[in-house]
Amino acid sequence: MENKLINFSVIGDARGNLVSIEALKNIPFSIKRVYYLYDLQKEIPRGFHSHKELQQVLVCVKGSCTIILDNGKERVSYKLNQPNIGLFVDRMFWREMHDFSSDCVLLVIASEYYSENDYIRDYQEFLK
Ligand code: T46
Repeated sequence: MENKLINFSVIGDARGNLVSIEALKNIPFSIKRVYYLYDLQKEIPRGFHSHKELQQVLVCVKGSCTIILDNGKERVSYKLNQPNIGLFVDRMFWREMHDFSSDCVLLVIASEYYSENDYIRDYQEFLK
């Protein structure tokens, strides 16, 4: 599967908005883990790794950030700044997260439990 932006339906009324995230419905995998990043620094990027098996959907639920995805041949940059937009990141894509706004909260929905063995943290190894 290729990386793609997912447009979540917004259920809104006079009280505000609600977005519902459901495994195998608007998320293309079974969900095993959810984590989030906050109190991030604009000038300190994160990521710089790939995953062998893990698939994820990244949602910037507050603020903004830039995600760079690299398949070893092409680098594509995505600006995330809407809480109803998710970026599906397939396995074996090098990812970098940059330009966090001071209020950024990046929610990550993951297909697998945390495992350091699934990470490729060396770019040359990733290219192989
Ligand atoms: C990814 C991007 C979007 C855990 O113990 N459990 C967890 O579930 C995670 C995600 C991390 N950790 C530990 C591993 C490191 O000691 O937390 C520490 C920081 O992780 P890392 O440096 O990998 O964080 P990021 O922001 O560079 O990357 C994270 C995810 O690790 C990664 O899978 O795709 O967010």
